[in-house]
Amino acid sequence: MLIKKPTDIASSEVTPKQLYVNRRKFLVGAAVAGAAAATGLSLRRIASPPTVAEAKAKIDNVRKSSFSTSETITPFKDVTNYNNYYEFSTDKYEPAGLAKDFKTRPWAVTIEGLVKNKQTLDVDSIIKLAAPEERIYRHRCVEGWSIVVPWIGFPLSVLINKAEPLTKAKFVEFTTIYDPKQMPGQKVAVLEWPYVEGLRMDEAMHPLALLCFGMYGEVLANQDGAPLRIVIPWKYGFKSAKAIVKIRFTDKQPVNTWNKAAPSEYGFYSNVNPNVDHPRWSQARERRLGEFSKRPTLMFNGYAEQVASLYAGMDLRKDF
Ligand SMILES: Nc1nc2c(c(=O)[nH]1)N[C@H]1C(S)=C(S)[C@@H](COP(=O)(O)O)O[C@H]1N2
Ligand SMILES: [Mo]
Repeated sequence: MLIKKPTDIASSEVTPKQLYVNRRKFLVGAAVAGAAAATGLSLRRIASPPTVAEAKAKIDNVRKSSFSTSETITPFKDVTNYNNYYEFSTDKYEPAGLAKDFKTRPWAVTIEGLVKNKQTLDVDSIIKLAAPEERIYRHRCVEGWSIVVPWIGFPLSVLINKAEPLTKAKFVEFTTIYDPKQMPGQKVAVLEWPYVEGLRMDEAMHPLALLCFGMYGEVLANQDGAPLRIVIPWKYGFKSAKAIVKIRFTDKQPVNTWNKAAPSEYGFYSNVNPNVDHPRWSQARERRLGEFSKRPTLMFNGYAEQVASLYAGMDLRKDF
């Protein structure tokens, strides 16, 4: 995000050489996309040969959720071959291959901080806390692309309630695993590791906030955050931390990784907001992966009816 220019910005808006080179890469992609549109194939299926997907276990007895959008689901191939996952690579096509052998078992998640039940839980016992639901969510990256994904999980509130946070706890912090032996991107100081994200308690408790362990009927792909991630559909994608090993309850607003890296560009809230531009590009429109023309970005990513009240009285330009 910081290093690479989103594909949707005009090259005139940026100057550094690296960005210009990326623009040229995009133009090659765009030419291929023209062919893709003509043949009905999706953009990236031609632009980049798909990595052979590892066969993942099916998840049974998944209930459909009324929170799902009825929009067209983005093809699995696209969602699993175009990823932001800097622990593996800053290149979006590389996490699929680099995460192929990532070990997701055994996996422990530590719950700590201002909470009654401090504990370390095995991920498989977390997954069994509630019945799995399929939630088809829009997911909007701050860089201007979006996807529609049938995630599988259950409300994050289920786990939070089990932990019994103290009334003093006002925020929840999520930390991704630190394992540079398995995650080559962590040998590079592009970000401060481990990756940290945070939510205000009322956001984390909102019924749309999903604790996620599956997608497309299967166990989550490694490159999409296996074995356990969060999905916060009204916020820019970077709020949805992957491969979580620690959940900490606190009375102070957590300092999330991207906010620390570039505070003027990535706020703590990072609610999807077409009216507040990123300092280096507009947030008014987005490109759905696999589609060629852009569509307008919706306030709170289309979830305003459900979540706008969480931010009543706040200045969303200041608290971006
Ligand atoms: N640990 C970790 N979580 C992360 C990221 C990351 O680099 N590391 N990237 C974020 C960003 S910028 C986006 S857009 C989404 C992408 O999720 P996806 O690859 O499943 O589409 O993951 C988010 N979660
Ligand atoms: Mo993102």
